[in-house]
Parts: sequence; C-alpha cells; structure tokens
Amino acid sequence: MVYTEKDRGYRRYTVTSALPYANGPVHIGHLAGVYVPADVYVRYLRAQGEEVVFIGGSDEHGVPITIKARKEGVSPQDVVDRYHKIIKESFAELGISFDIYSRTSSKEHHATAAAYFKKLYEEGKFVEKVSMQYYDEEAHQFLADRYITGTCPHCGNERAYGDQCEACGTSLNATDLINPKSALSGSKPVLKETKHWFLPLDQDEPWLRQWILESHKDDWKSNVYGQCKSWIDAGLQPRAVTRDLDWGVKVPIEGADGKVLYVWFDAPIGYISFTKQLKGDDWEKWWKSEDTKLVHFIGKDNIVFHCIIFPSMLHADGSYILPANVPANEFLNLEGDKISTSRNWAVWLHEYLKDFPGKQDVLRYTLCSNAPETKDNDFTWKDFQLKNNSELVAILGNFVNRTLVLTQKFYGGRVPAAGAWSEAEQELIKEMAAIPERVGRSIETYRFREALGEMMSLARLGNKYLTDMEPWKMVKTDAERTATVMNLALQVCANLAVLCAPFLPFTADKMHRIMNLQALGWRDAGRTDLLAAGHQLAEPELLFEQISDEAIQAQVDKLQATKEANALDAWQPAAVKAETTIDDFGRMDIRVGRVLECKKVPKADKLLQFRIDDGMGGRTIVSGIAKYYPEPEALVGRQVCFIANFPPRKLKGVESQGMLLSAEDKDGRLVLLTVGDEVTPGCNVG
Ligand code: B3M
Ligand code: ZN
Repeated sequence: MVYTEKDRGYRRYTVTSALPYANGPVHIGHLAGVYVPADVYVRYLRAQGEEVVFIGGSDEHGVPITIKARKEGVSPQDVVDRYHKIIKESFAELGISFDIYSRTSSKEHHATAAAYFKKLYEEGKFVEKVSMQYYDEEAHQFLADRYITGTCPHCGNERAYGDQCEACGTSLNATDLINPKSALSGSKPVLKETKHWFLPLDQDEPWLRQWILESHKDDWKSNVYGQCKSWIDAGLQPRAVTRDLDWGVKVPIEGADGKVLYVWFDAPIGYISFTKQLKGDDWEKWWKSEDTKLVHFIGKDNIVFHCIIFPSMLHADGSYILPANVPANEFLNLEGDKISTSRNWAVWLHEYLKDFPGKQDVLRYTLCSNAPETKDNDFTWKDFQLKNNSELVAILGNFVNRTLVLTQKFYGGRVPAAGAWSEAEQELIKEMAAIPERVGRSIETYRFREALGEMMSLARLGNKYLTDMEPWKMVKTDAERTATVMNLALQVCANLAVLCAPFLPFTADKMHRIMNLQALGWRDAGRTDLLAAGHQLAEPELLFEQISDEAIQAQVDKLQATKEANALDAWQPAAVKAETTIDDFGRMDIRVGRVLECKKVPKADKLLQFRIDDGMGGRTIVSGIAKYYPEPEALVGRQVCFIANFPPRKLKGVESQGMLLSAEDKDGRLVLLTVGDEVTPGCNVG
C-alpha cells in the first residue's frame, strides 16, 4: 500500500508513457524524460502490491512518419515496421517493463480510434467547419503539421510546425504561422478550401480551468501547471482533429474521403486501445472507474496534448476518468547541445546497449540521477563514467561486495547469528527503517532523483558502517561482535536489493541471486531479519565494473565525428567579399609555374618548400599545406598558380618568393589550384 494518503483511495493504476514516433530509434532524452521515470514508478507500485497496467506503444501515424518515408523512398508502413521493432526490443532490453507495447497502425487501434471519433461525431461534439487550409500546388497536397513550417506567432521560432511550436510548446493551427513554407516542395503554399471537424476547446475553458487550475494547483508539477495556465489564460482555440492525408486512421463518416484523424487525436486513444488489447473485456475499469489513478508520463513538448486536448476528448465522451497527474519532465541535452534526431546528435538506446553490454542499470542510474525533472539538464559521457565509477562501483558495489566476500571468507557464505545490537547498530537500524518510506514518498510524488538519492543513502550508510567497524580486523579479536556486524551488513544488503529494484532492476535481480534471497515486497524493507542466521548465500559476484577512459573517449569521438559531419552538411559558401575593382585585381601578378621539387621544411610540420619553374629562372615558394600533401614529391611536374609579386619573406629560415594559390574546401582541406600542361610556366593568369 502506498504512503501518500491522497493515493490511498485508488485501487489500481493506469500508467501510460508517451508513444514514441516510429520514425527513428529512442534516445537518452526520451528515456530520461519519460520512460525511466515511468518504469521506476510502476516497478515501485508493483513492489507495493498495487494493481498496475503500464501501457506503451509506437505512434505510427502523422507527418513525421510520412516525411521519413518520402525521404527514404519507402512506404510509411516500411518505416514504422522497422522502427517499431527497434524501439520495442531496445525498451525490453533496458528493462522498461510495459505490460503491453503495441502500435497505432494495428487494426485494433484503428477500430477503437475510429469508433471513438464516430461516437463524438454522432453526439454532435465536433464543430464542422469549411476553412481555408494551406495547399502545396507543386506537391498537390494539403499541408498539415510538419508538412508546413513557418514563424511561430508567439515566440518567433522560425521552424515552428503547422500544429505546434516545439520551441515554446504552443499548439498552433497552420494558418497561425507567419511566412509559411511547404516542407515538401519549399514553395509558398496557397490557401484552399477544405472541410474539417474541430474539437471546440474554447467551449471547454470553464471546466478545464476548474479541473486544472483549481483542483490540481498543488499536485501537478509547476512546469506543467504553468504551461496549462498560460494556454488557458491565452484563450483556447477550436482544434481540427482531421487532416487531408492518406496515412492514418480513416475518418469513419460520410463526406470525409481522403481524410484521416489528426495524429494527436488518434495517438492518445492508443493508450485506450492498447489497454483493450491487454485486458480484453476487463479494460473499462482501467479507464472508467473513479478508483483508478490515471498517470501520463511525457516530455514537456507533449503537455498541451495530454493536459488539454486528450482530457477534452475524454470529457466529451463523458464516460472516462481524467488523468490524476501528468508529471512531464523537461529536456535532456547532450554534451551541452540540444539532442536532435535530424542532426543525429543523440545517444541512441540500441547503440548504447551494443556498446555497453550488461550495463543497462548504469544508464538507468545516470538518467535517473540527472533527470530534467524541473529544468533542462545535460548528459555528458564524463559524468556517466563518474556516476558509474564513483557511485555504483565505489559505494553500492563496493559495500555489497565487501560484505559478501567477508561472509564467504569468515563463515563459508552462511549468514552468522547476530548478538546484541550496540549503539552503532541501533543507529544504523533506525536510519534504515526510515528509508523505505522516504524513497516511496519521493517516487509517489514523482521526485525520482530524490528517491534515488535516498536509496543510495542506505548504501553510503552501509559502506561507512563497514569502514568504521573494520570487521576484517575485529574478527581477530572478537568473533562474536564480528558476527553481529556482518549480520547487520548483510541485512542492509538485503534491504538494498529491495530498495534499488525500481531503479536498477538488473542489479536487484543479481543481488537476489547472489544472496539466495526470495522475492520481497516493499514493505519488507527496513527490517533486520530478511536473511535468517544460517542462510546460505551464493558465490559473490561484482555488481558493477569500472568504465575505462578509453570506452568514454570512443563515445566522445563518435559525437565529435557527428559534429564534423553536421558541419559539412551545414556548410555554405562564405559570403562574397565587398566589391573590388579590375584595377585592384590588376595589381596582382598571378602566374603558372611547374613544380620542379617539393619537400618538407625541416622542423616545420605545416610547411612545404617548392622549387618552381616560373619561366623566369625559377623561384622558391614556401606554403603551409604539408598536412594535405603527405607525399610532397608527388607534386613534382604539376603546374600550380602563384602570386609572383608579393615581397619575399622568410619562413623558418627559408626565403619564400610569392604565394601558391589553393582552395579551402568545406572540411577546411587546402587544395592547390593546378592547371594542365596546355599552358607554359611563367604565363599570366587573369
Ligand atoms: N508521438 C511523441 C512526440 O511528440 C508523440 C507522443 C504521442 S503520445 C500519445 O515526440
Ligand atoms: Zn513558439
């Protein structure tokens, strides 16, 4: 049973996590923002004996999918099949313990979403409107959502989408955009008449204001509450819930040919259709009973959809419960820069799992301890290594390993009987008894970083206790006292196996295995009799291992390569310089010369020394291009261009009479300007 009195009234929990678009893999930003906290929450609730469904799945409709398909020249179904598989498998490997991970392209979902729309339509809950929408005359397509970009009228972000500005989170109608542009053809779209069905959010303001701004003033996170308040205060607009697209859930009514449900109408219904898939006829109590607590885990860019639009849809139906909480996290950055799928600036989960096999809990721990719970935060590989080496290895791992190895050494792996607890034990026991509730309350109020810290405080206490007691010395003089100390240290290990489980499920399993510990509930934590005297432990095993500088450097290098690749992609020719004149140019004396000799300048790794046949007796020119021509002699015989009338200057003791011309390519490489043998050394270049 949970600790928070307010939650005591619930008999079950429906926990959902945002459905990732199946147009790419998941990355650490998704995990830190949504999936790790959601998984910690549901694992904890299950340990408390609560009835929980944890609902997840892939969001497979919407323009992000069709843009990807168009880019790759494949079908949207090919795209979602590929990424649904990658996402589902990588979540499972990270221990994200969904009770179901489904997908919105499933026929069950299409049926549920279409039926949901049809019920609201037949009950007259939509406003039918013929309106002018943006149309791309080149692509012959209406432009919705990410098919159209423009400047956000609220914050000036020039890359706002037709349905939302990701910079300020505001939900938009495409016609709100300033200077709209088609993402398909780049052309300026025209307005064309089309019919759509609108959710009258403006009519929902009174109850939304009461439900959110009054009844959730104290228990919704301030970042969530604040965003909702600003939208409601700004005045909610009716919102189109259909689109002129062909990929999605077909609108199931007459006169809607060529239209599909707006992805943000159909996707949240996925939570419901997936629950139906999971629970069959028993699904309704998970969505319609007042004694069910509904919690949505999302990132901050999804707040408007989960706090305003989806609740409006649920309210319009009238038979559903509303979310009790939507503990949205802020964003996680990577090495000081915004994570970006399009720029491949991310740590992809499936790649992490390949690069760090068996280290799922290290990532879970790092992302939980660094979670952007109240403000954006940053992930660095250095910090990842530090969290592993100086916290997991040095504190939790070290404490458990020392305790088990000493028990193996002193008692053949059997738990020794404890004598009377001294003051030191009583102090530790008192602390340990209070920690489960502290961890539990933090989790129940969505403060996962704090909860993790509370759990680790027990490992720190255990570590300090062993260091203070020094049983490896005590055993020489006081066997009885040593047995008591080791017994309590083992009880602390058993407690940690319970308390770390929501955060570090793989480590918890390993601890249960090496202590031969039967599965315990949360309420068992805090006790000092979890391991009976005489209980046989298994062979000790290390819980964590050091992560090397080399392993970290390899990741940092990988990101550096991405940065360089992005720079190349983003490269544009430099702006043309200020105007000059033919006279100015005429003062430059540019000639062709044949390379007679080319060699490195001693003690100058950047310089090459050329002997040039300039048709006038020859000259020496020194040039800083050694890095790009590792075999200087290969240049002999080539015809180069050079400025002949620069004053001579000494470079590393060599007099250079002129300057070779080279082009600087987009990656910074210098390439000598050369001409063929059809011209004669010494002739002019103009
Ligand atoms: N597919 C995720 C996103 O906006 C979106 C969530 C849907 S949850 C119903 O990145
Ligand atoms: Zn904006």
